[in-house]
Parts: sequence; C-alpha cells; structure tokens
Amino acid sequence: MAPDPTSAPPPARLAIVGTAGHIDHGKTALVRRLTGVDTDRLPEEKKRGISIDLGFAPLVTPAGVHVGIVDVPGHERFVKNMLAGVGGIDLMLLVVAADEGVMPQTREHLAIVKLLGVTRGIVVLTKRDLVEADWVAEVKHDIAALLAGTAFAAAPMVEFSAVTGAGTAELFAALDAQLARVPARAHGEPARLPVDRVFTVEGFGTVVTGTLWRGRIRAGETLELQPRGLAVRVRRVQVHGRTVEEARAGQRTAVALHGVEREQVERGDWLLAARSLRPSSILDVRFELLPDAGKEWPANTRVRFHLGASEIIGRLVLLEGEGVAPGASALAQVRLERPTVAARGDRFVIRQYSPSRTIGGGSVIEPVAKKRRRHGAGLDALELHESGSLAARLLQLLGGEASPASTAKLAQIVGESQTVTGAVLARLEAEHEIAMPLPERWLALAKWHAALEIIEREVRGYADKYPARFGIAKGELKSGLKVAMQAALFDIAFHALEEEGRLEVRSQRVRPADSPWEPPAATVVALEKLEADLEATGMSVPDALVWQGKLGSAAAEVATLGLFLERLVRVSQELIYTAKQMESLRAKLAAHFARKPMLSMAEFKEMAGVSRKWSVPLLEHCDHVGWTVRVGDERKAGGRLG
Ligand SMILES: Nc1nc2c(ncn2[C@@H]2O[C@H](COP(=O)(O)OP(=O)(O)OP(=O)(O)O)[C@@H](O)[C@H]2O)c(=O)[nH]1
Ligand SMILES: [Mg+2]
Repeated sequence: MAPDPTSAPPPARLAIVGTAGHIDHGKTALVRRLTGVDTDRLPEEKKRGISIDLGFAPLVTPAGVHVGIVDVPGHERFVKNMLAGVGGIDLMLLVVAADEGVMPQTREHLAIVKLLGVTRGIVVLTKRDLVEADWVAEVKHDIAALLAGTAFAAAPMVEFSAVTGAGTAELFAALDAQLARVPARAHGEPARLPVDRVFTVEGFGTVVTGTLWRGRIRAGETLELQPRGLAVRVRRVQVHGRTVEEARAGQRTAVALHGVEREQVERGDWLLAARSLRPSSILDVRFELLPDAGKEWPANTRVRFHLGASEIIGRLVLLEGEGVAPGASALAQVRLERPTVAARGDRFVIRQYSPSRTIGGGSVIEPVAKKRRRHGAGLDALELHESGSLAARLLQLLGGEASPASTAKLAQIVGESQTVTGAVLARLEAEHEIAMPLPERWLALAKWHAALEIIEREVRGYADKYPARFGIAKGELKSGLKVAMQAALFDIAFHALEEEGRLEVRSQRVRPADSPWEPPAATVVALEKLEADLEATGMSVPDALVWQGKLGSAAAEVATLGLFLERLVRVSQELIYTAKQMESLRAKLAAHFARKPMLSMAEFKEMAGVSRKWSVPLLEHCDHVGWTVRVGDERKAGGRLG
C-alpha cells in the first residue's frame, strides 16, 4: 500500500555545519565524538594522521535538526579543499586547541568564513583535558580579541575534550540554540548544487555530491551540469547514504546522473535546474581586502577565485582607484580563465596566486558581465546594480537591450527566479515604465516608442514623396531605415503598428492608415494609354525600355502603379504585359490542354502569335505561375491554369 501522504511527518529542519581551524586542533576528533563517523577516510589521511580533503557526517541534534557536517582540513596546503566545502554552511564550529590557542589557519579559516557571509558560529576549545584552567582563560581571552567586532563576537565558547567527552552536552545545547536562529532555505527556487566530489558507483554510474544550496532535486528530473552545459537526468538521490525521493536545500546530497561520464565532471562544477543560471568568465564584483592583508592591493593581479566548490585562476581588475587599502573595498571585475556559474549576491573568496594565501573576497554584482575598462563609463550603473532594487536593476538592464528580452533571460541575468522577475516586470509595465511588445518580452519604453516612431516617420515620408505609389515596399522599409534597428524589433514594432491600425498594408506595400490613397489622375491616364499601346501589339510587346523612353520621367510611376494594381504583369526584366493580355493567354492555354495533353514550343508560338524573343520568357513565366509544367522540351498543364 502506498503511504498516506497526509500522515507524513512535517519535513525535518535542516542545517549544514562546517568545522574550521588550524591543523591538528581536533576538528575530526570532535566530529567523530559527536557523530561516530571518522571523516578521515583516505588511506593517506589515516597514515599521516591529518585531514587532506573534505569529510562528511550526519547528525541529528537533541532538538531534532538534521545536520550535515562538513569537516575541513586545517593544513595550510589544503585551504583550497577547505574552500570547496565551506561554501553553503549555516554555522561554523571554530575549533581551537586549548593547548595551542589561536594559530595561522585559525585566522585564515575565520577570515574565509566571514568573507563567505556566514554569521553564526560556536567556538570549541578542544583538548581541554591537556591544559589547566588559567591557561584556558588566557586562550579564551585571545579568541575573544580575535572575534571582537565580527559577527562572531558573541558566539558561545564551549570547552571540550574528544578524549573524555567533557563538554559534549554543552556543545549540543549551543548547537541547538544557534541552529534555532538559522533561517530556512529557499526550497522553491531553482536547484543549485556546487559539486565537491565526483565518483562512480557500480550500477549507478557517475555520482556527484555537494551541499544543496537551494531548491530541490528529485529522481527522474532533468538538470544541467554547468559550465559545460550538459543536460543530465537524475537517476537516484541520496542524503547521507540513504536513498530519498527528493533532496532539499540544506542537505548534503549525492546525485547519480544519467548522460554523463565520470571524466566530464569535476569538483567545482555546478548541478543546476535547467536554464536557471548562465556561465560566464567575466563577473562584476565588490572586492574587499582583508584588514590584515598587509599592504595596499594593486589594480590588476593574477588571483585564485573561489566560488562554490570551484577554484579558478583569473585576474582581479579594480574598476576604481589605483589600489585597495587593507580593510577597504572597491568595485572590481574578475576575469577568469574558465567560466564559472554565479548568481548575484554570491559570496566568493580571493587568494593570492602564489604563494597561495587568502587576501580577500566579496560579493557578485553582475554574474554575467562584459569586459570593462578601469575607470571606464558605467560605474554609477554598477553601483546602482549593487545596491538598487530589482525594479531599478531591471530598468537599467532593459536600457541596454536593443530588442525585447524575455523574462527568462532577464531573470538569469539579474540572478532572481522567473516568478519574482516576471512580477516586477509586470508591475513596471502597468506603471508605464517599460513596454511588453510581445507576451513575456520586455523593452525599455523609450526604445519601444522610438521604434514605432521611426517606422511611422519613414512610411509617412515615402508616401508624401511618391503619391503615385500606394506606399513603401515592406522589405525596402526594413532594410532602408536611417536609424539602425534590430530585425526582431522591427518585425514586432511593425506588427504592432499594423494591429493598432496605424499602418495599412497591401501587397507588401505600406502606407499610413490615416491618409487614404488616391493615385494622381495624370498617372492613371498614362497607365491607360500604356495598356492600350501594349495591347495593340498583340503579344509582341516592345521592350520596357522602349515605352519607358517615350513616357520619360513618368515611366517609373506608371509601371509601379500598374504593377501594384495588378493591371500590369512583369514577365521578364524587359517584358511587361497587361493583365488582360495575360488572361487571354491563359484562356488559350486552357483551351489547348482541353484538347491535347502536351504543348510544344512551336504550338505555343503559334497560339500566342509571337516569335522566339517573346515565347521563351512567356513560357517561363507560365511555368513560374503554375499555368504550365515543363516536361523535356514540351509543356503539360499546370495546377494553377484553372
Ligand atoms: N588529548 C586530546 N587529544 C585530542 C583531542 N582532540 C583531538 N586530539 C588529538 O589531536 C590530533 C589531531 O586531531 P584531529 O581531530 O585529527 O585534528 P584535526 O583538526 O582534524 O586536524 P586536520 O584535519 O589535519 O586539520 C589527534 O592525534 C587526536 O587524537 C582532545 O580533545 N584531547
Ligand atoms: Mg581533520
């Protein structure tokens, strides 16, 4: 029997907790004491007695919060591994060995966690069994000094021993007190998981793991692996080794994937809801230099950029100033050697290229940016983008779009969900700030009005200039605009003008709907005369050049009018007939085919009463309009002959 969905317990509260701290200070021993899991699983970790890579362990707190613990290595050479796991934690366990006190990676890990925007933490003074109380007081004093003025200034400090278990109860109590204040994650948002491990499982193929930052992942759904842009299907979802129907934001998640080889994925990639975020190698950011960075940071440097689980080499280019002072910030651009997949507001860490050390970090303002010049134009706009409301950002963004942009595209660029973006766009349209020329497609109002105006002006100008013509040919209008306009925008604007009844279109010619057309009497008279002249020749009409020469300057208008009114028919470059002549030819053809299935060239010449000069183009025209069909040297009746 299927389980009754109404009796399912409410989903558990979730959190991700990360360790931080200097090598050998007891992070892994602490996790083992709390969870029973030894997170040092690599043979080399066992042999050397240190953590090298990330370790993971599940924990259910006394209050029932389902915690995924990420245990990080403390060794200074493995800070990059630490960085791959620390993104997306809700709470930091800052582990400081009571016997050693604050050490370099205590500071560096703390700085990283702060740069990533984590604000909750607990200080765990481990190895309490090794030291005296007055020494502990001194270490606590140092730690308090380190945390003063940070979000962790009031963080609880718990004295702990992994050997005796002392402090375990206090630690659990502190954990629950802190976790109670962690806000729930956005489950409704598109899924986003930074891949921190990849391996294969017999029978399930490629498996990726990571902390699910937002959204949900279900078996059977199709996701995207970025920045490679691979479509992948979810075979199986596991949370801490247990197969689940869906993983939710805030869970350590393992996803078995269809459609991808082990070699096609690596740590640092992203598993994403389809079309939710776009990869880019250039990002506009706010960069903050750490207060203890030492000296001013120069304007253009090679750095290591850490976002999610990725480490990418690139350049950090300050857009303002000649350098950043320790503790200060600047608008900057990150130009990477490989693309990353960022969202607006993402926090990142920057490390010096060589020797590696953490120097700062910041937040993403524009996740998909174009190359900017230092001190170039548009820094005000970037600042607005950083601080501005979504509405202001969308307005600014649309100001730079040459043709209507879709909600989906705009949502991707601003890094918000389509629902939220669509709602703001709809409001802006209702407030007449932007236009929606097509469903779910948006354009700055000024651009829209300008497009409509340009087209109307052009159409009106042509109609005034050529009164004998119904209007400008649509193709000529589109290609001949004096102001550049994207083809897509032209089409939409043209259609809108037609729909609104501002343009009248006949036979692909366009005129303003408010000025009815009456061809000039003189041109009509000249056309009638031309028709009579042509018909007087039987079918052996003179070359157009001949009668055009006679008509002089009026010729072009007479021909255009006749062709537009379909009183003249262009058979070839040189030959123009009247509609009446062609109709009589059609009738003769029909009569012929009523008697005989085939028509030879000789028969045609006789029927039309013309020599080869006229018969060839005439027959080709008949083929073209479907009155005849060529079969070898002969013709049979065409489907349009009537
Ligand atoms: N006496 C005592 N020893 C401890 C305690 N916690 C850890 N140790 C020992 O300290 C050493 C390092 O502990 P780990 O837990 O591996 O340290 P770590 O912080 O995970 O080290 P890295 O991951 O390499 O940074 C091990 O030999 C532990 O047995 C403790 O509370 N008391
Ligand atoms: Mg360890």
